[in-house]
Amino acid sequence: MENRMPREEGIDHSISLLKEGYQFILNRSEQFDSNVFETRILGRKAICMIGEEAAQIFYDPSKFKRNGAAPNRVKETLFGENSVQTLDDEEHRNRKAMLMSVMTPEKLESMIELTKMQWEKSLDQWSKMNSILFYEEVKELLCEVAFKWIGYPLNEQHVPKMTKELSAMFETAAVVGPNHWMGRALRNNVEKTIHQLIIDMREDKLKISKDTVLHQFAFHKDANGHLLDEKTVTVEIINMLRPIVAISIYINFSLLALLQFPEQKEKLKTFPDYSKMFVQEVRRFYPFFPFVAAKVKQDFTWNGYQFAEGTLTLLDLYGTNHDPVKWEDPYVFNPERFAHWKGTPFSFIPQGGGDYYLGHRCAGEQITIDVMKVSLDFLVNRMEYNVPEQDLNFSLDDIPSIPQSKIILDQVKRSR
Ligand code: HEM
Ligand code: MYR
Repeated sequence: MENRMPREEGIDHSISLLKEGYQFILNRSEQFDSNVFETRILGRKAICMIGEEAAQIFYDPSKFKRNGAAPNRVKETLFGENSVQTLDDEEHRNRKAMLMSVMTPEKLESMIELTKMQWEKSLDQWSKMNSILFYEEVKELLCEVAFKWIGYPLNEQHVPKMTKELSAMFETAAVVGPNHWMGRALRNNVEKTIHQLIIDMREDKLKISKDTVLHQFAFHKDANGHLLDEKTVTVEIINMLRPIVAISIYINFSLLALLQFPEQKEKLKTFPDYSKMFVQEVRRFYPFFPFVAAKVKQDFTWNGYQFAEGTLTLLDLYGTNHDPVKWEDPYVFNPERFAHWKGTPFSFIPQGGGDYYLGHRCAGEQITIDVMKVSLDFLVNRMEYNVPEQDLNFSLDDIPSIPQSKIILDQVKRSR
């Protein structure tokens, strides 16, 4: 039996998608009382889905493919050309294996150590300043960490510009107007810089230690024994740098959670295991990556609905993490829900679902969790600060959503 999928009328809803942000899919899902519906985006038919079962089919590589799915504006800012995010099957598995090969226990430990050291350095600086914009400071902190981690420490004077360029990639992917175009230009700048680095390494003009991420990607050989082309290496290096800086969004939300829910601080100070649950809840509760896009690989039927080959399909990550079927009181901030959480790889998906190697699940999920935990320890146990009067609201209409004031702190100092 085939049913007709609930359908939103109208020629195109791309502008509403950008305007309604994290709530676009949720709003319509409630309106149609359905976890799947059809609309029109980018001038074509598109299916939107929410929830664990939807995620399960979305991550089935026999049903969906990524090639041709990412809108141009996302490729020109966030992903780059021919990036892992746009590959399928064998080609995806090979590329993803290269990316996952640097997520070793040693490299994860090095990320933790570098993050701690950078926090110490930043704390010294912040304690000499009248006030700081926390979000902007943490982006710079992580930009330095990211370059050290790939094996090419930045000259300190280049940090502000590089931070601006890398963060524009995730700050402007979903905005309309001049800021979006500025984001594209800033991505081009980073690509030029990294491309030159790769050329210099390959021509032996720049010597980089063999055990670094930079060296491993620059000299990675594919299944046929060929080096990747320089542009592709560039895109994948940026696929490590940009999202490390993007962890600033979650660290900012961690601080916001401490301010919004002051009782959490005592629990974090008292129970060492609480920080893992807190970090998970920050990733579930607050908005960041709104939805992922794929195309139907071949015709199939699901729950009586027809999915036609080539149809653009969006899976709502934010909505799935707030699905009342799986999450009790989804809009309550409650880290303890993770104490006995028996999840599947498809129900808690702030960084995508499924398998790291076989599918598109975020390559940096463990790094994200580790960096958030180190940062939370500094926020709770190693620093003191005052929070002046300011507008801490954030809007679910904006992608990404950042508290209005970017969190102003003054009188920052080390805890004694
Ligand atoms: C993919 C979110 C941090 C590297 C993804 C995806 C999401 C995501 C939603 C797409 C999943 C899909 O297509 O199904 C996030 C968020 C982060 C974060 C919210 C927090 C800041 C990181 C970090 C790294 C990283 C720190 C690397 C150091 C990647 C890569 C992919 C990816 C390479 C592409 C994987 C593939 O297509 O197979 N991420 N990510 N991400 N992420 Fe992250
Ligand atoms: C990263 O840099 O990869 C991690 C976080 C990026 C969040 C980006 C938010 C904008 C996404 C635009 C819509 C994507 C639709 C496929």
